[in-house]
Amino acid sequence: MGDRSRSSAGSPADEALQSRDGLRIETRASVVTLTLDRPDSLNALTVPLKVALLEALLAIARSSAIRVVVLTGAGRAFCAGQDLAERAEPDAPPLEVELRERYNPMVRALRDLPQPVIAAINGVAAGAGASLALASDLRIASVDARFVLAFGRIGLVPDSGLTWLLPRLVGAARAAELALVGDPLGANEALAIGLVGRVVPAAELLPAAHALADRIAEGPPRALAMTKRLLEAGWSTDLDEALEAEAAAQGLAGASADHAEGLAAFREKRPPRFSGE
Ligand code: LHQ
Repeated sequence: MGDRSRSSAGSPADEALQSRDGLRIETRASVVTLTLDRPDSLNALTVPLKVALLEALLAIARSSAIRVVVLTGAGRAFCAGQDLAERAEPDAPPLEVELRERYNPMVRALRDLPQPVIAAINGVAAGAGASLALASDLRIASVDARFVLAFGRIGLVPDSGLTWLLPRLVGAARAAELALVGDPLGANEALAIGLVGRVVPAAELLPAAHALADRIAEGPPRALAMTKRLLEAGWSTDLDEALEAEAAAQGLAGASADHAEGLAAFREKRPPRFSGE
């Protein structure tokens, strides 16, 4: 298990990291904030927005300058899932094609990102919008947030990774309750079952997400990327495979400049300054 080689993509000149098509992209120090920005339709996902999001995620994956991603929504919603007006257009592709060509690559890109992703869930997360929140590594919710597994209401099945992610996050019994009954889940209920890590007042959501992002950004990027991969691989490996994967990753981490820096900082009783080397 190695981490992926990364180039210097991610400079402001990188076209995929320019705001467009309902995706606002803001970079501050080594934290990039992706804001789904179609508030009139509760940030519902159109094809151009999905393309912009996927391309941004792929560019971020190649960037050594970006260390943490914050994903949030503009206005009162996080994301209402697929834009249903777009689906009503006569040339809309079949659902399975839309999933295979747009949603699944987006979820895969989120899961494969070397950088940790924090979903700052500011309001309703419905349908594939809930899936995007679940595919993130960490979730902070505003008290106004709620999860609506809206798929069943329109005669569809949960998609965009939800059937895989939800039971892993909250357990099989709660996942079945949520997916089959479909009642909205408020922020504090989501906290109680571990679906979000913390709940904060609405005005504190972005400051809290950015404070957490800044803390994570001080960590060793390669070791964090490998930690993400180990945690995910653990879902489909047995203990012996996990032990071996950890040993291999630790070999790489142990040979890194960041490990040497961590040891030096410990000896010198100062905070480490990780370079990502
Ligand atoms: C919207 C939407 C929306 C467009 C609110 N689209 N306008 C993948 C593969 C391909 C296709 C199929 O889907 C999938 C995965 C999926 O994501 S399936 C699930 C799709 N999403 C939904 O079914 C959610 C639909 N929305 C709702 O149920 C409600 O709007 C929620 C519960 C999200 C919020 O309810 P409210 O807070 O009461 O807001 P609202 O319903 O009044 O919506 C406000 C506006 O946003 C309204 O427009 P308007 O012009 O009347 O102000 C809505 O039409 C619009 N909007 N969701 N998905």
